[in-house]
Amino acid sequence: MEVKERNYLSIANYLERAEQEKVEVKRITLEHPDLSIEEGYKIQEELVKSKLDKGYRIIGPKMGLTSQAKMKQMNVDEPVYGYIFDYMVVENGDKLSLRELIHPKVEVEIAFVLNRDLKGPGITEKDVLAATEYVVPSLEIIDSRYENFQFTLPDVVADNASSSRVVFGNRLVKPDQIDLDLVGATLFINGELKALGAGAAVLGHPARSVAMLANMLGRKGEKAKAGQIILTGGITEAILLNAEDCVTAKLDQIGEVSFILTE
Ligand code: 0L1
Ligand code: MG
Repeated sequence: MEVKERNYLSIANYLERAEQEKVEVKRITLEHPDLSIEEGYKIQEELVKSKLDKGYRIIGPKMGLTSQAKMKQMNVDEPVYGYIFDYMVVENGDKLSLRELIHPKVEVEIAFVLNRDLKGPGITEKDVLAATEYVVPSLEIIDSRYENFQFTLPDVVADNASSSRVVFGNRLVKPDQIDLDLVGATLFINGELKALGAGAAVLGHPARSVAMLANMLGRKGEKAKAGQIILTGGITEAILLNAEDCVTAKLDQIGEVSFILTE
């Protein structure tokens, strides 16, 4: 089979344009069926660099596909990571316009803030808990740039793990005060319960997601950094949003977080 020559920068530009113009595009593996996950990360690196060059700031990494159900569905045994930028943050309780997005979905997550850097290999859940300053309730709004939200693993890695917007709650909670695996989470849309789960849905314990991130970054000589806000992955399934949706997550002992999607 002929292997197409790949220009990672031009593929990254294609995905960034789709985000800016708010249009869904064909997944890149239709043209490049043999694209590997490693190449997906090379495209993601170009995308991240381009956003940094435009003056945007990374507020932290995110882990995606951290539930057994999602990993099984995608036939992978390792989650993926991407990056959240400053322009993606929506204030708790604020409005977000659907016009800024393509076909957003929302999921409930626990975010971690570290008080020291963690660099793999060998980082464990215990190391993460010892290095965590606090955890924060969050709503992640994912918005794949691909048609019908459908993709393979290299596609979604290249597309910055569908990162789009995030809302953080106002409460900062010390992790030693709670069992994060037992934390119950509910997702309400317009007052109706749409999804629920427990912290253990995230790799058995959300701190394990941060450990895995530190180990994955360590393979590239990078680290999970103190002060960054790290999204650990969906506790609930991701729910497709519509205009006028009023979205609230309640996390036992951690707090609430909400936003309103306008037209
Ligand atoms: O945050 C996530 O778990 C999303 C990762 C990418 C997969 C998706 O868009 O569903
Ligand atoms: Mg997520």
